[in-house]
Amino acid sequence: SGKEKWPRGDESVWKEGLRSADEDVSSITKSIVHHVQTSLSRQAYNLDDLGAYQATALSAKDNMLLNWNETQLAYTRKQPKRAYYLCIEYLMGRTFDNAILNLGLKDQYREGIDQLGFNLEDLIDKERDAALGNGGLGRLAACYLDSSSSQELPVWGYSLRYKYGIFQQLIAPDGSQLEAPDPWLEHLNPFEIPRYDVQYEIRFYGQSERTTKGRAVWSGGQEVLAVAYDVMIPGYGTKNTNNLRLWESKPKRGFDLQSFNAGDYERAVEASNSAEAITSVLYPNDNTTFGKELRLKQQYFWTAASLADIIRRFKSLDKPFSALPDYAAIQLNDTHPTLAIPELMRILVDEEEVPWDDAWEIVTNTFFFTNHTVLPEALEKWAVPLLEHLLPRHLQIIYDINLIFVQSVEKKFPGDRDRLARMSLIEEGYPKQVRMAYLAIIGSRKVNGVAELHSELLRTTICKDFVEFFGISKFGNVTNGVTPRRWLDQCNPGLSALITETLKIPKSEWLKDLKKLQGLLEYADDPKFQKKWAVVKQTNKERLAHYVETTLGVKINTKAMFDVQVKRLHEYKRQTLNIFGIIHRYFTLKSITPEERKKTNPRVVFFAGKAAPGYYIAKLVIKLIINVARVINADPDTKEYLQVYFLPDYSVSVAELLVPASNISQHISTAGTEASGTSNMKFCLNGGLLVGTVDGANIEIGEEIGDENVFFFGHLTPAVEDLRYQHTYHPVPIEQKCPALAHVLNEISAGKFGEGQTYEPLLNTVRHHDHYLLTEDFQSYIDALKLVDEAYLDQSKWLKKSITTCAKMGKFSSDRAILDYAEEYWSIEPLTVE
Ligand code: F58
Repeated sequence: SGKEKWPRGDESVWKEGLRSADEDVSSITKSIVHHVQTSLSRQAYNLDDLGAYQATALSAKDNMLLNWNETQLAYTRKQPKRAYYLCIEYLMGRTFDNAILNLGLKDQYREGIDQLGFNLEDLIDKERDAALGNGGLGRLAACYLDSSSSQELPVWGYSLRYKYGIFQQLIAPDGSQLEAPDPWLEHLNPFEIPRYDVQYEIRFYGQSERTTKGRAVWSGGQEVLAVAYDVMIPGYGTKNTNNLRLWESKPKRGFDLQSFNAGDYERAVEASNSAEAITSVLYPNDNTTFGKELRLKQQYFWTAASLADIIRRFKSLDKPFSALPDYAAIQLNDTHPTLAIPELMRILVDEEEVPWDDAWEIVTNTFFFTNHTVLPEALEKWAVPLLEHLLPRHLQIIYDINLIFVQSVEKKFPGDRDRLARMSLIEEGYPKQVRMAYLAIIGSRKVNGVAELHSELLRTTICKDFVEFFGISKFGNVTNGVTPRRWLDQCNPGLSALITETLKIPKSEWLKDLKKLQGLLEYADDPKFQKKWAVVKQTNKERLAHYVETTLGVKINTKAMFDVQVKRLHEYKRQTLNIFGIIHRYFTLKSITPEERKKTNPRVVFFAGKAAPGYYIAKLVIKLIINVARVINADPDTKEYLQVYFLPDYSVSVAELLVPASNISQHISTAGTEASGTSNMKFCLNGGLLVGTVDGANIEIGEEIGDENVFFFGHLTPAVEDLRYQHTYHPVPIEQKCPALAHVLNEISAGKFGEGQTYEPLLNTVRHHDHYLLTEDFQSYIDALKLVDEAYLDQSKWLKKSITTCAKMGKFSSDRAILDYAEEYWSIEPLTVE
């Protein structure tokens, strides 16, 4: 209504005390100095860059908080339907630069910081990445939060506040990956708000006794506390500031007093250590499962705390539970939060005494499920005995859900026993396992994949039986997107300024309506514009070269073509194809005359990415890349034409340097294995061209920008299964299948790049089985790279491709993606905060 009664005390005193945003330079410097003096207890005499960064970040936080408060107040008053995005990882990167950009205050901060004797870029560099994620999945979640605030949608994220994020990657002298902890919270984190008043008790283990009407009482076991920490998510060009709530685990009682009094101090703190362990570290695996009890504890701890919070908020509205789906949509981002389904059943049935069938109706209208992979090794299954031990009540509920479900399948397909076994939530075996993806599918209103091809693969493979049971309309697609604020405006200010100047509209307009980039098309042929475009790229290449010089101590030729492959190390992503291709190129260069060499296109290849610490083959790939680089970079015959670098400790911030500097980037997974990929979108948005397989979002990028602007190669998805069959049952020796690749492997074996023996296990994956089909795609990969070289010779044509690529990337804004979810899935609407 707006005309509410003032809640307490003297309204005018309150209003007098309310601070307003610092929008001009002098109030910004005042607030920075204030934080130096008070929050940090320091002065101009002893303030270093880190301190200056902290004080400045605290001042930016104050400004964000005002909007955050307004936003939460508006949500409370207007009671819109909200969406909750449950994701076990959020790969946020740095916050400060993004915050001042979104607040529209970057210029003011720059000037204020300058007046105080510091440099904005230096302070930005002092912030540590919040690296609470492994890769694509976590970064997607971060982009979606940015877009939900920017599009004024009422969305909250929920996750865990890991004390240690993704490990720091070090490279040993022999090229091995070493892992070190990432203590990202060791200094003050200016951007989180501890909410010691928001706490929930979470139970593990114990006993579950069935009572009546399908209910049960779950008691005993271990209880730990979940404490909330809030992270503000500012929207671009709007006051709307959403929330990311992260849970930290704490012991319910500090320590066990009985043991303490008996002098057994270790025993006394045991329970408290075990409680704190739950949120201590992010699991460093991408696209594999692990089956560890602590991981299951993390999943339950996080989903139970988030649901308790969501239900408490819903209950304050004083509506019947049947209305929950009208007020809350809960997105399960992959299967990691699937325990939310039996947990909501438990709350409704056991605690709120809602009849089972009504509860199931509520559950299946509240949840939505996104799948991010079809790799069989990544599909989560939990052993029944482990679930029974850790979550006895949830296992009962899962069995009850399954019983009713299997009965309904039997009814629809009488006598089809194979089908029942295929669709059961419980996979037979020793031990039995719960198939989490199936639980997520049957417990959700809708299911989606993350790119057209991937969603279609889901419908025809993993979900096939479920499509036949529920009907096709339950299984949709939302193609991923990336935020153009971070992935263009922030990481590439030069290009952003050129686009704004060329389109002759305010930057805030195209950044929120990315299809407007199409306006660049009319300049794609214009030599003057092309020149400016090239200058921006060159500047970004020099910025990257400077970074490489300060981290690796080497100077690189910025006139060469920059070719980038950065992503997690995984066999299906085929960094091997790239490094084998490089070796092939090296041999070719060695075999030609110096005159002929002069005609070749100089190339600098960058790799970066982490391997899961237990993934032996992936770690060998890193070692190979580094040792190949060592040989090639030192060879006087070729070093002018080919250079290879592995940049250690890949992160969001390193990506922000690499993405704007690339001429081409590689997205070369075996067809049908990369669900979407999102860095492909980032590179294209920054005018880098793609070398890619017909996989994931590469396909849709080709559709948008024109296939002639992508260097596609390799077999198509439908051929893959058949080729694999051939490799298993009718293997052909690699010498026959692909002599060029055989030569490369033999040279590695022979010790050309260090002890050949070391690499045998890796080489054997290609020689035998070749599950990822390198031998099948190698020649067409080499051919595609040849086309790249030829195309690069004609710079004007190349620049036209680059401009066209960027201009047609509008579809891949995460704003479009989040609006798809809002409209087609969650049924939520924008709410503008005045
Ligand atoms: C990625 N998955 C997909 N998982 O591989 C990629 O194609 C897609 O673009 C992206 O999701 C976003 O949809 C991915 O990053 C993980 O890292 C999981 C993290 C948690 C443990 C299991 C793997």
